[in-house]
Amino acid sequence: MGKNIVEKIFEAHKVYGEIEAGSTIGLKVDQVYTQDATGTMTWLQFEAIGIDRVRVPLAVSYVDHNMLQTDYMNPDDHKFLQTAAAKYGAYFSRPGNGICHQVHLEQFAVPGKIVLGTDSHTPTNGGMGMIAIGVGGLDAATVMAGASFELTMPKIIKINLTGRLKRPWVTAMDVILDILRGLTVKGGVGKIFEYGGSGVKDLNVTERATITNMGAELGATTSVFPSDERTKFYLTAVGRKKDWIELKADKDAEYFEIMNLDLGSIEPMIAQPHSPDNVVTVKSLAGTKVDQVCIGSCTNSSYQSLKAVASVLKGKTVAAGTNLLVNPGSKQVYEMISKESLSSTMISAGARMLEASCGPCIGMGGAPGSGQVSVRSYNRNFPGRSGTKDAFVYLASPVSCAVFAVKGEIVDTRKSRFKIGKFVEPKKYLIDRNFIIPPVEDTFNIEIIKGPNIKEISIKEPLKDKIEAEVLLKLGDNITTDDIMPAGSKVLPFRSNIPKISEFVFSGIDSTFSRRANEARDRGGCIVVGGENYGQGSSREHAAIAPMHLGLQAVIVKSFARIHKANLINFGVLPLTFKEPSDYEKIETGDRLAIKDVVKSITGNQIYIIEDITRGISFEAVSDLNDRQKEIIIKGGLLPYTKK
Ligand code: MIC
Ligand code: SF4
Repeated sequence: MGKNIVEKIFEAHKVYGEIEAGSTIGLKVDQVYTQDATGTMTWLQFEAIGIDRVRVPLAVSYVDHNMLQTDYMNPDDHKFLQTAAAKYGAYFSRPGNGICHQVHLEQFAVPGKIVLGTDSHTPTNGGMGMIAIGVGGLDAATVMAGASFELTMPKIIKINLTGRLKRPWVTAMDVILDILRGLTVKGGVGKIFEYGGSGVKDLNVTERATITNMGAELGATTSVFPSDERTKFYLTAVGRKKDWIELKADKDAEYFEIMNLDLGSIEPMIAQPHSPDNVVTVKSLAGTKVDQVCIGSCTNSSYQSLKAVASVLKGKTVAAGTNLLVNPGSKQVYEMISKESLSSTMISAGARMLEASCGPCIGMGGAPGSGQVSVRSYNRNFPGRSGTKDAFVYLASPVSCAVFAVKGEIVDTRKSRFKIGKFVEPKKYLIDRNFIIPPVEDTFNIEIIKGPNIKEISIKEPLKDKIEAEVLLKLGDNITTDDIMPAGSKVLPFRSNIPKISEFVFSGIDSTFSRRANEARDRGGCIVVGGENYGQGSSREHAAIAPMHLGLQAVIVKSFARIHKANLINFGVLPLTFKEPSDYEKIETGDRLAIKDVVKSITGNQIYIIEDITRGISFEAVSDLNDRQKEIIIKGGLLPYTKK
């Protein structure tokens, strides 16, 4: 039987297990990267494991999220990361070098390899024919320490592309928005999307990367494109032709499901507040006034995207009532558009050029005003993520954004009389690695420098046999890790300080949560109840560590998002699902729940009888942990388990 691309890569990296949907597999990983906001924890955990050098062929530490530096905390973190990378044998991508995913694609991504990143948008590298998976920091740390990466084998879905995009107004961003419209933010849970079909060759590598990047919003484990002549062209242009291999599915490869998508049928799309799957056509929103436009992020900040934006802005002025911010994805892109005077075209139109970092995407500056409309070429528009709770954030392609910035409102781009210059893929990108510090051999005298905001990591006590705790919060479907552990300029500086960041847990939903959790600590801690797809979005393990630090014992939901569930396990919090989803209706905030014989249940049939003491009722919940995960939870988390 023929193999698809995912099976081929997994087969070549398999350490144990069967490559069959649902079974547990262990994989040998080629590359691991971290970004600063999740990276400080990862490197502290790596240090705690006690290994003296990374045991993967390539590790890179990027700095791209926490760049505001309103005080000593961000720069202290940068110094820690730089010295830790030097000590442990990782490359260090200096602040200013760009957003991890874009830089990794340019500098390190290699078809056929497996890369893990401590960021949910790591699948960006799937555009290069890699298996690229976002993970929590502790998973990355243990893999860097030499462990295999363990995964429940996802179902492999083929997205069969036909036709060609109706460029220039229809872009790769419109493709993924269209897919999100159909599949929703939970449509990809437990799945890998493999792109194939005759339409693939219509897309270049950076366009493919936009699609695989935002595949994260489907909840998918990852997305991957073949490695073909277009991949070879891009790798040659970025000076890494030697890294190219051909990678395609066999003709008789099998898939769990095949979906067809005619690229020619797609029109300009836009996601409305407050979810990336709330997608409609751009033309249906024509006339909506726009206060702010942001262009860039790891989704849409390639050289091609920004060149197209500059051609729209050429000779125009941003509308009087609108602000335009641009954050290029990498130093390479920034330098190239500067050399070609494209950044001066943007500046002349009134664009506020930001540094090559995440910036407004994660609320690090550039927040919209109260109740304002912001249209962004980014990937997430969860409530409050922009830094302004009552803002209305939309997501659209960079060229659509550029037109809206000039018009001051959403218009049907295809009917606008704007022109976009024809794009010819460069034969040679500007290649400069001067902002990447390579690892050295002799690390004996390197000292790791930790500023005063970098605190000890928190570890949970071993699993108790009886959990009796209060439901502090009952939530609905699609709760994001931004809801659980907000980001933004006020909170992100505390990513290395768990006691402090814990004060912000659920603060956007219920500002009393952390106080109530502290009070509940003496009464057995707390439980959180949720609906479907709990913990979607960011990979931030702080959404597990900080609630654990506040005494969270268990989370009971209808279903989990993959990375968050893995993070809960890694920090010893019991992830339970309702056996009967309708039992969700029976519990309310404030109920006291008792779970007896927890250890017996976890090691036995994984069915837990939950008694609602307040209501005098009981119901069943289940866990679906494999043997390793059971032991991790029993020990109180992956760190105590690894150090056993
Ligand atoms: C995001 O886009 O939400 C982030 C910020 O990049 C996160 C990582 C983090 O929270 O630090 C992600 O996507 O994993
Ligand atoms: Fe940075 Fe935004 Fe990309 Fe996350 S989604 S890595 S915050 S640019």
